Amino acid sequence: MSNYEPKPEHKFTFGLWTVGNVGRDPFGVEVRRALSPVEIVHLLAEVGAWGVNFHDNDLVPIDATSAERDRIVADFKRALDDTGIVAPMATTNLFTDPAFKDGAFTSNDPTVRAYALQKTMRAIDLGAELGAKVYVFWGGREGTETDSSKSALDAGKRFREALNFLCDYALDQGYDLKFALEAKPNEPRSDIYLPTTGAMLGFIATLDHPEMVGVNPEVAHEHMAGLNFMHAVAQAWDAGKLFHIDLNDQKFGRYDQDFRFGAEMIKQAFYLVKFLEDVGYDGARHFDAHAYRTEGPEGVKAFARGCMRTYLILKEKAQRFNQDAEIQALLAEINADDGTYSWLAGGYSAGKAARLKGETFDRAALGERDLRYEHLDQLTIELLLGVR
Ligand code: GCO
Ligand code: MN
Ligand code: MN
Repeated sequence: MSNYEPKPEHKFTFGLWTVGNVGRDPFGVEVRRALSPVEIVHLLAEVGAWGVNFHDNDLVPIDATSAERDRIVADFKRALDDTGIVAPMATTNLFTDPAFKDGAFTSNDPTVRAYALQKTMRAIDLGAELGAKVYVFWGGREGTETDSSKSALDAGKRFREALNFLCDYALDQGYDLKFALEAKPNEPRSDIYLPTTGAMLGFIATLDHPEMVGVNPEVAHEHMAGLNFMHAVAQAWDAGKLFHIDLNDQKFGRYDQDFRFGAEMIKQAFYLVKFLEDVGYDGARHFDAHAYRTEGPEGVKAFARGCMRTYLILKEKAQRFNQDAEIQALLAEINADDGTYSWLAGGYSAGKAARLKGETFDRAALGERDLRYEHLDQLTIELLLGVR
């Protein structure tokens, strides 16, 4: 049995805003001391993470002078060098400042839209300077409380225009950067545009540079909408668009709970890890979550270690599933193919269509087949519960 120790090859990352979360919520003030970015890098090294991600203002305060910026960035780089922690992903905070209260790229105010573009260009420069290869766009305020206020059609066009502008900007600078769009159905707005990973995938196809834009699906966001996260990830993977992933957990239909990975929906987490490992996803595994508000500094470390450990335990469970003789025999039976219809493979032809129309099917026999999924699922549960 493995010791579940995180290693660089697992590519486990955390955001400055995740282990740095101070526990503020709509009903309560902070319960933990704010750690500096340098302290967070050392904390991540201590728990065994591979990388750190950041919003521009997690690192450099929005009102910093350029001298302050340079000093902060130099200190951060030194901490990265000292610890070996990498910074593979960066993003822009387009939601905290009151200027963005009605959105950034989709705001009705052209000045806000221009400012959002400028802020993002600067944040992209910062990300590229620190070695980020993926740039995330989470449009937290790109939505509405009342649809009387904004045209959904115009909002989509504005969002497209902004992304086209920024793709060209990154290309113009010669940055080796891909963009990853992160969907969320609501919170902090009543409704956020492009609410699911599937919606993002459809939108990407309408961009000027679809090849450099993919998705950053998040477990919690798909679960808020009651959707199957792994299915969304599979669709993104199939489209060649799984550029990044935000791992965390939460109950269906709640606010964005951002719990430790695997804290709530073990079965869903298992199928997700199994999918990522089976297909050979080799991007970062980013934990976009934070410790319970009950926790102090040691609880934050326990939270971070727990995310990685649960991932590795589930990875081992996935290997066992793939090696379990009884499970594999059931799968072989379920997927049995005696080749009768192999002539249908390879697409349409008039001949195949005519031949298929002439076939007769024993519908009753098809309906009577016992698929044994109950048994398969019970074996999976027993494997997960550790008795198999
Ligand atoms: C959220 C989002 C954010 C984004 C982050 C990076 O619900 O708050 O998940 O944590 O992932 O802003 O884009
Ligand atoms: Mn989230
Ligand atoms: Mn996220």
